[in-house]
Amino acid sequence: MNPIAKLREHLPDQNTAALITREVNIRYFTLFPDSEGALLITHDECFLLVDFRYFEKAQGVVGEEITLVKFKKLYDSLNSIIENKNITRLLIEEETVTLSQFDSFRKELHAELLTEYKLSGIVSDIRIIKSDREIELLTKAQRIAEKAYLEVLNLIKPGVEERTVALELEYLMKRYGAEKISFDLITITGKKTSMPHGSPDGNVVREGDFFTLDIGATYEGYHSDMTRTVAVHSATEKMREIYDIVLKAHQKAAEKIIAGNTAADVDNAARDYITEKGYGEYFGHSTGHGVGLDIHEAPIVYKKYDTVLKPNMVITDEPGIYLPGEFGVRIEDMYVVTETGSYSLAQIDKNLVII
Ligand SMILES: [Mn+2]
Repeated sequence: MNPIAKLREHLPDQNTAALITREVNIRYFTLFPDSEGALLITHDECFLLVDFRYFEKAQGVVGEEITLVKFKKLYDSLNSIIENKNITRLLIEEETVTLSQFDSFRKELHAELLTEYKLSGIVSDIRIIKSDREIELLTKAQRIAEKAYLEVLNLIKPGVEERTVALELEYLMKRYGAEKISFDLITITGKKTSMPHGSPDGNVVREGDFFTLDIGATYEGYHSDMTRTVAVHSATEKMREIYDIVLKAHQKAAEKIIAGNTAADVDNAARDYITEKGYGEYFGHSTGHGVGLDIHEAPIVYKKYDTVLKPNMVITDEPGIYLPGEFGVRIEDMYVVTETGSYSLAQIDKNLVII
């Protein structure tokens, strides 16, 4: 079933339509990336409303099941569809419609807003299962990041600034076909690796540092997410011990990624192992998250969430141990859930690399 048909199953009756205004959700249903318009899905039709700036481009992108409407005034065009199609009630995206948008919708639109239906949640539940096409695009995004990663490893040497590595990665990923980077790249070295989301600056690489790279590229809207921690020239006994614990925690979590298990099962596997080794208090974030058109999307892979894993969900597995004032290690791959287990979208080895 295509995504629009899946959404229709959630419309309570023939007089209720879904009004989608979040750009990334419009892209999901129409493949059209940048509309600043609106998508109205009724029980038997689907209208993409764009202004003249986007009309020509949209004509070349959207499929024939979608009626393209060029609007001068968005609310006038929406109202004429609402009246023609006898729509009396609208579902709206509870997570992203702002208060001022909500006010305008209420004032301008000739239909009741059904706030007890959570359209953002409905769309997120549909998006959580990836199509084969989506998995291909996620893989492509990952391959771009990997190519840049392998090249940039040659650059990480004593004396090099963190931000140089980040800049080079961004340049390479774009050169290899990324439309953008998926998030502010994390390329941090030495003591700063104890900060899970430290940002690169003029801090320089020293011999014996851990260097953490948390990187992602975007391809046709789909993100990738991978983290590797490498050692520069050498690693102490303690660095090796912590690396080994994080790697085993990652593997234990990966073994739990199988349809039928819950997100909590995956988190617990990594967390229990790290706790058993005495470092539980130094693993302060969740084990993973879904990835798709958003870099962080459903499901959240954490002990509190009992979301049941299903085939074609894509989640990260990214445990870490962060020792303040010393160093940190995180190892992250994206995994595709299957009936019998999972497979990683990454092709980069996870054993400790000393560069
Ligand atoms: Mn991640």
